[in-house]
Amino acid sequence: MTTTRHNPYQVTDRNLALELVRVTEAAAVAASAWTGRGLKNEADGAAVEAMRRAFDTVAIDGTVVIGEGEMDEAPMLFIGEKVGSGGPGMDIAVDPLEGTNLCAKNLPNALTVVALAESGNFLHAPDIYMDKIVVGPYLPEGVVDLDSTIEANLKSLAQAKKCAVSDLMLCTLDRERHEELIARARAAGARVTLLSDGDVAAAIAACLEDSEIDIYVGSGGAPEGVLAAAAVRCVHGQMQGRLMFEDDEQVARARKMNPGADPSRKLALEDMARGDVLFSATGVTGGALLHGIRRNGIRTVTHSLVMRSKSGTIRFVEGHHDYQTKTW
Ligand code: VTB
Repeated sequence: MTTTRHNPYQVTDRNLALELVRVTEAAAVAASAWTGRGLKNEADGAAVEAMRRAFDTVAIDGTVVIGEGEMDEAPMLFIGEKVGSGGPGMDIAVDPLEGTNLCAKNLPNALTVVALAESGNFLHAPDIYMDKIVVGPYLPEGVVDLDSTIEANLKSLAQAKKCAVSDLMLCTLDRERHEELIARARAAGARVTLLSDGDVAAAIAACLEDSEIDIYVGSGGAPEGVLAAAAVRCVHGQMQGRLMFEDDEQVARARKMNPGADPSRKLALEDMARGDVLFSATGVTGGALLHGIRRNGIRTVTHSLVMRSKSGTIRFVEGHHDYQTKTW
């Protein structure tokens, strides 16, 4: 682990978890000014700016590895950007507004998301699609597999959960490319929840016992896949992924970002998020996972989820912020 000489932090330092919450809270409050206005880029811009500013007070020497794009595409939180006020060297994965459309349309589950790991522990994922499969904790290792058929995966999952396939709820993004998956899952007897957007929240939902989602499957953004992997590590679920390439240029980009590795290999959870990982998300619009931003008299109320892979503790943090005294 990289540490500065007089600041021997550990990535799982508890105070750092609270610091991270402040970062996702700031982004969520900023984005919430744009909720329901139909302006997704403005909402995203507000979240990015607030998140970038909030990082200035976090005692790390952070490098953005999953961010808003390459340096020439994004003014802030671009890949390679240094953030933090100094401290241990850490990699940062961000999605300042996961579900920009959800925020613009005031639909459930828009979140602000940050994950943090010691340097070198996140997959450097290009902005392409990733095929993903996620199930929750306390199941036999390998109970489902990206390379198995959906029918075989549902059968195996039902056996492990001691239920029928018809008791299972699969979740995927509502896209044409998933039509066959959806039809086959339903034909096998499972129910299907279709999302318009936001597969990080769905991956987390597949891992939480009190959610009705048993399995998340399908292709979504690769950067979101790494963030989901960080969360799944924290809740001790299972996940596999595979980058999906549309042309040779994308393959070359992935190779350059992760030298020495086969870019089209099946990715295990630890290939995407290794070591001690911290994860924080704050709700912008309310959903099954988190409440959205609410105003309560003079206070603004935030609802966040913060988790550490080392302990496996899942904390829901409700912040009541007074903007008459707050500096951000
Ligand atoms: C995916 C998914 C995200 O946007 O990136 C999706 O991972 C975009 O998918 O969670 P399409 O290109 O098929 O529209 C989200 O849903 C929101 O950023």
